Amino acid sequence: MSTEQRDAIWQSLEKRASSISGQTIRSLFEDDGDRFSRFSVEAAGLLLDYSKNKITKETLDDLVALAQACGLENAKAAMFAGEKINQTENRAVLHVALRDFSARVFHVDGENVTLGVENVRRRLSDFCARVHSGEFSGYSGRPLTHVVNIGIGGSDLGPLMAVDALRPYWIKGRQANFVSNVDGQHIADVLAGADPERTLFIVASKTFTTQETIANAATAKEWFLASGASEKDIAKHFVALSTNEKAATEFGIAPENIFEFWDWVGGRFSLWSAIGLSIALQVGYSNFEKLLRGAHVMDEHFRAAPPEKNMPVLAALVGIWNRNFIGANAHAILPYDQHLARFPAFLQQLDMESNGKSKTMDGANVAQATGPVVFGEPGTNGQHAFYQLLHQGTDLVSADFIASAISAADTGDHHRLLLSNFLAQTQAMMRGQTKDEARDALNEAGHAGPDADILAAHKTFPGDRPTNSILMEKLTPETLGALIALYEHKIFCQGVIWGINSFDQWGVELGKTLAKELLPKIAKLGGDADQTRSDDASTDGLINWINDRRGKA
Ligand code: G6Q
Repeated sequence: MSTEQRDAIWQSLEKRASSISGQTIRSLFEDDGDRFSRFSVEAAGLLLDYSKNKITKETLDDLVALAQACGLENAKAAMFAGEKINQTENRAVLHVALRDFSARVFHVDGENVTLGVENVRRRLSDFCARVHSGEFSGYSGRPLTHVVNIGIGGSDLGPLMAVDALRPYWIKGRQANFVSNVDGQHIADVLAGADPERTLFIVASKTFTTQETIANAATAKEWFLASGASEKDIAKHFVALSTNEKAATEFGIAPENIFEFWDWVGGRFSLWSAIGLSIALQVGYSNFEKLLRGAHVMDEHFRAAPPEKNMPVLAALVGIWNRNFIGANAHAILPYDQHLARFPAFLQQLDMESNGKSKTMDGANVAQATGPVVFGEPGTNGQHAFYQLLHQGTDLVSADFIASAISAADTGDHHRLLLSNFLAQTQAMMRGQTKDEARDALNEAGHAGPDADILAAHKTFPGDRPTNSILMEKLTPETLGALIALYEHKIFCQGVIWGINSFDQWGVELGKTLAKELLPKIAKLGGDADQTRSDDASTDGLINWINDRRGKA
């Protein structure tokens, strides 16, 4: 379809948004008792209920047409075919190949990449078995029960989130820690509790040049050697996950301890690759493979289901509707599952680094708003913190509520309490409370008169807050895999509709370059620094203040 057709559908959606503004999501439910079956979909062990959004069948038809007009089907086919859809980095985007268990073969530049994927999977599986059995042990012969993953961004957030999420699957006696921040306190805290004879360091870095990771890895190596180990013992305690074998070898990691991946795996999409080693060591390789298989089921659904029944496509379209037509600038991720506590942080990167863009593929300014601000905390904690703004603030925030029907710890009545809160919040955000309802409740409680009227105003909730509910029977490796893949594909679809490149991250690169330039200007403790002042007055002022304190220390 042409740009004209896209624009015409966009205008039709704008009209729909304006004509529906007089209605509320609550009134849509009052008018149609069948909204749940009309606006929910099941796939890969997940249920997505998107009925508590301000949409109608006509809106959805337009949104599906919009996706078609934007070439979603072709873009999807191009991604799965290994075409270089990450144009600004001239790279293919094939994280789906990492978790494909069909007989399909993936190619990049005519080369069969499936062979390499299978080879690394075999190596990971073999390595986990050797570590778990004690065959691959520490330099003193003691088993390596502790893992410290050193990485940042995509080389940290995914594995950290998944290890947390799969806590019920942890192998007894094994512990995984994650060090990411260049703030030395982070690694110092982790090393303080570590036993060098039992610790395996995983240096996870796609490029093996990231300042934070290299600094942390160097500190870990120094600490290890200072504990009495020798240079040759490094081979028993350090492994690398990287596309840069040369740099990993130069760092001192034995070639047989380097697990490779490829430039067609984006950092934030890399937990399915060798970057997932910390997950596999903590929950066992077979559970890691189940995670991959769960994602693969979602991939197959995404590949084959028609747009109007396709969970990631629908999640993307509803997100576009809320962002571009209903006016939601922020999107909350609210898992009602303590083990998914790091899921919002993971999604912050996945979504905001992918779709926080303002240029189209050809370098022009985008014509509409793109990725929303993404944030979140697990429920019910968030309810006692920031939900107030969601209910009564002046900004409209959309939200995804995520929960399991059955908890791994069905202790006492906890899970029923949790689920009742989950349901209550989605209901409250949709329904709100009218002033009359608030006044009636006050009157019933014995409050009357003019004060009651003022109080009723404060107890009025507009409702009409759009939410999705995502449910699974249980949080397992498979459903976690499917859940992550759902969001990956949702974000991809939105990027296609907005016409942006969801797979580069030039904003990350800018920070890396500037930090390198500023480093020499910061004094060592009790020492001097490069005095060149070429920065703005604020940065110069801050550097002076810091150097004054550090020089005297
Ligand atoms: C992710 C980004 C970024 C990256 C980190 C770490 O998509 O590219 O978060 O993962 O900067 O990079 P390395 O893995 O190369 O150390």
